Amino acid sequence: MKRYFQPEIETMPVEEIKKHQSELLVKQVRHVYDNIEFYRNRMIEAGVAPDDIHGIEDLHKLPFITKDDLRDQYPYGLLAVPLKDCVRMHSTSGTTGRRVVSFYTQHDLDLWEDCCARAIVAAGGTNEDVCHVCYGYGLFTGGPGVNGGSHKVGCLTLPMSSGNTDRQIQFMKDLGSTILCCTPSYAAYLAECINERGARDDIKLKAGIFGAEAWTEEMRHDIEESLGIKAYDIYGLTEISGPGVSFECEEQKGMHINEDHFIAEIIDPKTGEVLPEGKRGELVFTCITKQAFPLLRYRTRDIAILSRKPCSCGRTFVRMSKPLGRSDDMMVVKGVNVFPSQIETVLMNEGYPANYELTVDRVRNSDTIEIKVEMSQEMFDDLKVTTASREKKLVSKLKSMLGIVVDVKLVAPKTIARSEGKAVRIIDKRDLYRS
Ligand code: DLL
Repeated sequence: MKRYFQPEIETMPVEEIKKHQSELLVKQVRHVYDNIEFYRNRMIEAGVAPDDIHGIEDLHKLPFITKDDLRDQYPYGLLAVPLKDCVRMHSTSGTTGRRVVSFYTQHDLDLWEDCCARAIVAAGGTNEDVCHVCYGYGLFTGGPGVNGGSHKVGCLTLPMSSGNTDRQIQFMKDLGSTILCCTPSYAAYLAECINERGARDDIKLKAGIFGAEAWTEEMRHDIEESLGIKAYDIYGLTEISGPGVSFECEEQKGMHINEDHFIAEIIDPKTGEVLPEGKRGELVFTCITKQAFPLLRYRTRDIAILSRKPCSCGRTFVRMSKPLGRSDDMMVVKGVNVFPSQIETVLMNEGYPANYELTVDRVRNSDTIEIKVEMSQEMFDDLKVTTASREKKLVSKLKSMLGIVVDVKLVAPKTIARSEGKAVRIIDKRDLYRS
């Protein structure tokens, strides 16, 4: 049986979705123009007035907004309602520069939680489920967003937050958690610990909703195997609300974007030109229902592809691919574009666990790239193959994927620090982006 949280919306014919988006866009542009001085000036500079926007066909006339704009307008410069109407704020985890903050009215929280509820139902969740949320709570949107969605579905919600792995496993066993929500790297770590403790038969998990960081199909397969669950992807970003901007259904072929709230575009990151469906480029979102922090044409820097091919689940919302990299934190090493996801694919294909640490440095004007990779226990115990020969093979595989030679250092299992939230796997010592 197909399950939806809001079937009348999630299966709306595409023409109706577009009509709905057009009507809301016109209203939202007026709201933003009237209430955000910064964006009003941007529109005036671009020579576009609210009356020029009649529907989604005019979206391309609006100027973009970037993360730098958000930083410059910190904290309240992009707020579109009086502070007294806001009930919540969240913030990105940015470690450099000013943090990006976003604000919510009660209406904004409601629509965000609906989006997360849709994701939970799409993963098979019902009010009979015990939803174990170990995304971080606090400034990070992961915990609070999924928590709110889980309430709406009627699941018994365990607001675990991240960390304290022993306690996570204990509650999972004692309370019979059926849906696990956390970052994929933490899910992989939990799976490792559960299997190590021989606790796999004591847990009742059936599904996982994992996102907030890049993960590969290979990693999905590993997690599904080691926990005996179906693992669903969920995408989102603080600036646009948080988790639930898009989510996977049982097809697991891309994430449906909640188009009744967000209009998605793909642009060429260099020229800003809007690209047709099926082309790879930077994802841009326009919020058409948010009140407090309604960004228009926000450049996410996430690289993705959109598809309107019909989905067998019956949802009509456009699907986005997994983010295929970032147009900004893509690294240029020895003149070559390197995406962490490429490295992960090689490691997974070669049977390595997803625990690695990549360090990029610059020595005498030349880039160096070293990757420390954990061996699996079986590799470590297998004395027939030397570490040196394993390293040599990985160097060659990475060279064919990336086009450059990477120094590989294999290390013993469980020697690379585990993360409870988003994994920090890339250390770029070159400081190329510091102004
Ligand atoms: O990571 C919101 C979130 C929480 C999403 C929990 C999913 C689950 P930020 O901290 O603002 O918000 O980071 C947003 O994380 O632009 C992507 O680069 C990356 N990201 C988020 N979800 C995925 C995903 C949350 N499923 C940034 N796959 C985004 C790959 C993801 N990258």
